[in-house]
Amino acid sequence: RAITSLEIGVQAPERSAVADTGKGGRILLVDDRASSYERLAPVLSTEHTVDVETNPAEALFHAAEGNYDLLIVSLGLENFDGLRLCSQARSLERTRQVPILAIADADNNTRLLRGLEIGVNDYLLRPVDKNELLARARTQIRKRRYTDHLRDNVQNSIEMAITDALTGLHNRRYMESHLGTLAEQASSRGKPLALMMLDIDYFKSINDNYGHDAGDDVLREFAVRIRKSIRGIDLACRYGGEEFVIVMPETDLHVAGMVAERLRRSIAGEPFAVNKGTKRIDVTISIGLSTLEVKGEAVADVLKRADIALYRAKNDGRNRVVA
Ligand code: GH3
Ligand code: MG
Ligand code: MG
Ligand code: MG
Repeated sequence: RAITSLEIGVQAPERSAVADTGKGGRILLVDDRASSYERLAPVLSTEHTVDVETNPAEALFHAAEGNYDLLIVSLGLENFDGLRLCSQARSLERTRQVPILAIADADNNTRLLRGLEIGVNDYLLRPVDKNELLARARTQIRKRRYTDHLRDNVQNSIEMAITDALTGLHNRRYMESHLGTLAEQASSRGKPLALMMLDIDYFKSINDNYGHDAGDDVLREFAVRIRKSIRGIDLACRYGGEEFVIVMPETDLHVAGMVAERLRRSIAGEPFAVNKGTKRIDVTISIGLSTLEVKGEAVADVLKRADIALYRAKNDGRNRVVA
């Protein structure tokens, strides 16, 4: 099934960008000349929160820790190379995305060009015009917020595209796109790989007897219990309506059988609270197990065998594990 952009939740980013004035940012001004920062900082403070760092050696540390929207770096630092600071800020994970506005002396073109090559976003020449300083700072902050916003949106879209909204587990698409890789890794490392297919017993009658919302509660709680019973390297997904798949790298059939049995008991042994805790209902599940049998086997075959085992578990009376 194709997922629409509406489901993925991509928002038109223009809205907030238009509303953003670029004011109210957090700025770190790195400047070791009192005559300079004593003039610039008060100007910037009319629109932003400004920290001044006069010790260039500590500037990078502060920039990385301070969660700034903009770094303003004086290239004419006396005790430190401002360009080196810019270049370090560009290579550091925490500061890579923070825009840099350089302030340069008009007679030092070479340094300015180096700065732009290193990744300085914009510059001002001394003597600095106050309004120009404010305008350029606002522009950089606005851009920064806009790209942050885009990045968040992309991040969210990716999350949503691989996550099942009801349970928070991975969805089928994600599992299917990773199963091949996991199987290849297992084959090439000579390690086992186990897969279990789980299906809630008589789920339709839970919906029928207690309502669809109660059914949803059961699915959510089931996902919680699945998470508790697997390891970090295991991959759990909601495969379909009330059907789930767990892929277990480095796990043989014997161990997978123990995990499955423990999970089956944790479901059958503890009633599920539904309808805001007003009702508790008994739930059981059936589980079909399979493992990667031969190197290079198609993962579809592994899934198929788990499905057949699950079918047998149902036929044999449900609430059981079949391999
Ligand atoms: P069996 O023991 O053979 O698995 O029986 P069953 O009733 O669990 O299986 P069946 O496939 O007949 O019914 C599955 C039901 O799950 C039908 C469908 O309406 C319901 N279902 C699917 N997705 C959801 C969901 O997201 N929420 C709820 N509440 N119900 C769902
Ligand atoms: Mg069914
Ligand atoms: Mg079922
Ligand atoms: Mg089913």
